Amino acid sequence: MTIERTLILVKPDGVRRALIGEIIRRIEAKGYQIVALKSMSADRDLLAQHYAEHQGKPFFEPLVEFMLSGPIVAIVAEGNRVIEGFRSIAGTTDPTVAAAGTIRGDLARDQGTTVTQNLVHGSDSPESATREISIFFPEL
Ligand code: DAT
Ligand code: MG
Repeated sequence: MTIERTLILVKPDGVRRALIGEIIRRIEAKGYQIVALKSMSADRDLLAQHYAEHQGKPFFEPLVEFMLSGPIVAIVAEGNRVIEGFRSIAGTTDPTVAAAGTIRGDLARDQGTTVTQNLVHGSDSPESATREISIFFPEL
């Protein structure tokens, strides 16, 4: 089993609600290692790259606006099967139905906005992880 890395973002709703610590706690409690971490403000170019797969969808522009609405925290976490494992502890995209015990299931809900606000991003495949880590951490 090769050790993987994944890109995790604490989105602006997570930072606003002071959940950075709680989210990092869950990543560490699961047993993954944090190998890079920074607080930052994204810009439109960076987000267009990061969310390229969603360009043209009805929620794309609201998603970019939401991600620009405040600071975010970018994290690279490492461990065996961390890509799948973080998505498992994050829960499904829609927080209303995300399982209890997950970050989204326990800590997020529908806010009635066009774009779903769900606290965290996690890469969904090894290819996405490599691509996204190089966008947020070109030095790695
Ligand atoms: P995930 O973040 O679970 O990987 P995704 O990559 O499909 O989900 O979408 C990126 C983000 O866009 C997601 O976290 C919330 C928002 N989003 C996705 N699908 C949506 C939809 N149908 N309506 C509103 N927002 C959506
Ligand atoms: Mg995704």
